[in-house]
Amino acid sequence: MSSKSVQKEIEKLREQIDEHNYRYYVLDDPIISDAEYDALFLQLKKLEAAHPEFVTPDSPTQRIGAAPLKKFAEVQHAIPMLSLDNAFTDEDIRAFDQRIRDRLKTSATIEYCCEPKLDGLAVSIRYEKGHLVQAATRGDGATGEDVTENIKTIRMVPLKLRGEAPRIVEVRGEVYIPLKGFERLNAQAEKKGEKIFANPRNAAAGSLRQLDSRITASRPLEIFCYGVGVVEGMKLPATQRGILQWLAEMGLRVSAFVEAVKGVEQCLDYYRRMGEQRDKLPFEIDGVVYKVNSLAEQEKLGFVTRAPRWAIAHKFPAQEATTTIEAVEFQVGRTGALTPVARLKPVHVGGVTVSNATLHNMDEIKRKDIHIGDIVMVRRAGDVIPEIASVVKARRPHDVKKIVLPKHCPVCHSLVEQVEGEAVARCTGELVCPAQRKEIIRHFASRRAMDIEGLGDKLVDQLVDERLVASVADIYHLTQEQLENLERMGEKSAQNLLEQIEKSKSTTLARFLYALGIREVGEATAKQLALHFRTLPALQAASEEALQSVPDIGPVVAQHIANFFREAHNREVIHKLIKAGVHWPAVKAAENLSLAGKTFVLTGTLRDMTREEAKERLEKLGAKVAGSVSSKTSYVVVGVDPGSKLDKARELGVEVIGDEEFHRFLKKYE
Ligand code: D41
Repeated sequence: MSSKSVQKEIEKLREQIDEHNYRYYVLDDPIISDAEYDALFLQLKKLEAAHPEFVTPDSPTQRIGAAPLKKFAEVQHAIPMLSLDNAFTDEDIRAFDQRIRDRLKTSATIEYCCEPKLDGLAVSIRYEKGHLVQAATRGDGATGEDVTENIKTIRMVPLKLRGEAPRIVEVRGEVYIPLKGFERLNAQAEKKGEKIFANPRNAAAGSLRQLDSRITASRPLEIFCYGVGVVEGMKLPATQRGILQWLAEMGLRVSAFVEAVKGVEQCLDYYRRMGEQRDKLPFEIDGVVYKVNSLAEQEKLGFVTRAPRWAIAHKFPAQEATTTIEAVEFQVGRTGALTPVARLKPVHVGGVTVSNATLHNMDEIKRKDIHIGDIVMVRRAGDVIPEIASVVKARRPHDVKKIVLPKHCPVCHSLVEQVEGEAVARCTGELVCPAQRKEIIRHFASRRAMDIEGLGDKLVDQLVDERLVASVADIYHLTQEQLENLERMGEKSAQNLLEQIEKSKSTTLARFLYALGIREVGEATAKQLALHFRTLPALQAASEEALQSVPDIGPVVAQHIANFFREAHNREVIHKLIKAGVHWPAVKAAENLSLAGKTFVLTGTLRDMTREEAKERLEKLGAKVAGSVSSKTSYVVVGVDPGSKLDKARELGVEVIGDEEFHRFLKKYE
């Protein structure tokens, strides 16, 4: 290849990669798979390695970080980065709206641009003639630190703007770490025995302010852009919404949750809607921001000291609070694992009262240096169980007590064993420990397993304590008389329960495998196992090697499965279950299933079926059910109030089927 055509090829690859980045990060609408993307990237890297003379600073390969700095240089913000006033109540916001109308001398409805408020660090990124030339932290608003090399490692920050870029534009945005990335980062830190971050915000700050940008490159930083500073050589749009739209067109990532609304009540409605979404978002938000939408009005309003009069942050209840650890108890799970749980002085966190927090295991307690009596920072993020983020050492009382792992199981008094190199301590009384048995039975009866309605927590406690049920097989030998004699059990409810138990005998192999509670065999793995081996004897006879040929099963899970079936007691329970009448239809080979190879996406509420039910029925027919629409989707099933998935389906020309049609469809294939 001639030098000219190599250069052409390199430029073409860069353009393609930039375009796919834009589709992925800004439009949230990728058209190639990760593997295809990686292949393009690798090809570019190879060509550049062979022809280093063609490497440019804005090539997508140049995001690996640079040699470490001694210290950060200072950057003066020509237009200061203002801060935001905070408000906490609806009344604060109505007063804000009133002040604005008073100042503008109008009784008209004000239009606001509503945005989620990301909890990260504000940065300013300067582009000259479309090229990223400098990036700085907010600092004190007037002077920040030069973090250009660090910002350049964030893949969703374009090194080159799309389309016609102005002579100069400073883009302002919030850099943050998504929750999954935060968990992964802390898990890695834990493995290496490094300091863990108390929350995603600290993790983002610690990652961005690295003198060695190669470290930053390894951190899962993301950005949402929310405004501009200096802009030269271009007329600004008339509104905040328009500015965000313009930023997105240039390839900068803007939140999809931005909305322009009319009047303060619609702002408050936005706040409530975002509040409902908060726990489901992949990143933390600590509130929403309202900005007067019209730039002309913004100008009239101006700012006071450091904050604009035309914007305000409406904060959500904090996700963190301090409280005291009153005691630590050890819970015994289904696998015998002892989990230390902190009993806390009840405290409000993010709108709910928290009185327990998981401490995970003894390593975690040691690493965070947690004692009974400590004052601790409690955090909840998303739907997960609250955690202790850190101990407030400065306020540690003199009489704190060390947390010790009990030598004996708190439930059955069997010895507790802690295997070298493993974080988890376990009760060794597998068969005798009522705690383990109770958890095993609860799991067995749960909705997604054998689905025995009415066999709830309290009843399981009674059945085990009264020695009516020792192993799950005993459930199928319970009698009307035994049940009627239990507390809060009448003739009718005993009868109902027996009917449900009878009904549960007819199941599927996947559900049965999941119900057995084999370590690390969740629903998805159970389905894979059923599909792959098709019969129980085939699975029981499988070697660890054979097990590893199933998708997503690695050596550890394979060993758990093999150990489970090797254990004579387990084989006996399975035998008893089948003798009692538990059965399932033969599993068809994957390639013979009627919907094999088809991918479905469900959106909206289906009229007489839950989404889970629809998913299960489709999967039984060999179809895959995916969460988002892509060009690979075969059908989008649309219920009442469909979401944006419907628009996406239409855009991509994917076949859309309605509620009734879906029923007919299932009938036909089942
Ligand atoms: O998402 C955010 N954290 C966010 C921060 C946002 N959506 N908008 C913001 N707007 C401003 C003004 C109105 C002053 C331009 C901000 C911030 N400021 C901000 N972030 C950190 C300090 C100030």
